[in-house]
Amino acid sequence: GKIRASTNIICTISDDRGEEPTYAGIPMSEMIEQEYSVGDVLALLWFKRQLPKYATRFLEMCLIICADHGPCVSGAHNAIIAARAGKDLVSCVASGLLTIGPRFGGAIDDAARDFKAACDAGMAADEFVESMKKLGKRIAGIGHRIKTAENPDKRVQLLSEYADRHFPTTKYLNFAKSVEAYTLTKSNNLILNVDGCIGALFCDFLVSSQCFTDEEIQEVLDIGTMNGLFVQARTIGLIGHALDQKRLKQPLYRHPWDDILYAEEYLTRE
Ligand code: Q5B
Repeated sequence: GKIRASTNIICTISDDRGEEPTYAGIPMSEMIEQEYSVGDVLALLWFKRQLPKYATRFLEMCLIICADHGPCVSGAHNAIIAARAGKDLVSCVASGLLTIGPRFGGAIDDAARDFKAACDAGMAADEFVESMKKLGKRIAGIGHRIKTAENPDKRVQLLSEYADRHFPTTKYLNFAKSVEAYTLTKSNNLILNVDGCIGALFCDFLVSSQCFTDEEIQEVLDIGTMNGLFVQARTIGLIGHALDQKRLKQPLYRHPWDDILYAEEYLTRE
């Protein structure tokens, strides 16, 4: 028979060798003819399968609502400063993306893992919150710098309403909301934030869609899939901010002295 040299790389999501590229086995012409959406493409390349319309619409909603949140947030700020330092587009975007992490935009995976584990274990919200406190850990997906109970995050409301209408169940979102109800008794900015809402709803979709086995769900959680949604979405906004600065021909940014505390205790040599 044929002898095949062993390969250094394995790829299971796409193939560019034929007449046309395929994503998870679907030829590109079919995707165009059947008007696949960005959500459909994301399903093929991230999950290697087609997903129901309500699920791909959910993924697209995440992309839309997380695309930008103004110039003040960490990612946009970095992209703006890099653009004003004369850096190229890719560097500006990379600079912004590198701020995504446990405090900013990158709390989705941890929120999903922690909410799911606590809910599956039958924990009550107060028990979960207090157990995290004992561990000295902040609850991923809870808390916001400017959003509060009185100034709620419209994005969370929009996603929740969509899930209520279209998801088979919202068990994990309900749990996350009960956590929020408890954390709000401690401080009014300890809301369920956009990361936490996406994380909880992603678990609801994974479990209730019947598109994934239990092992596959665990793998999605283990390998850190969901922060990818924020990364993917926010890249749109970061490109926007970099182009905005370039169009405006903004000069090199230098932070004003009067906004910095030059603390003597650090400056004085012993
Ligand atoms: N405390 C988000 O904190 C923030 C607590 C908590 C228990 C918590 C904080 C946090 C978890 C990570 C998370 C995603 C850093 C946020 C996003 C996208 C964005 C961004 C945008 C966009 C805000 C004051 C007191 C302290 C803390 C306690 C705070 N959070 N306790 N669990 N989760 N959350 N990130 O306001 O006793 O005084 O020591 O880490 O989910 O990134 O728009 O800006 O689209 O771009 O700076 O929406 O909540 O408050 O750090 O001064 O804490 O609250 O222990 O207690 P703050 P801090 P104490 S969405």
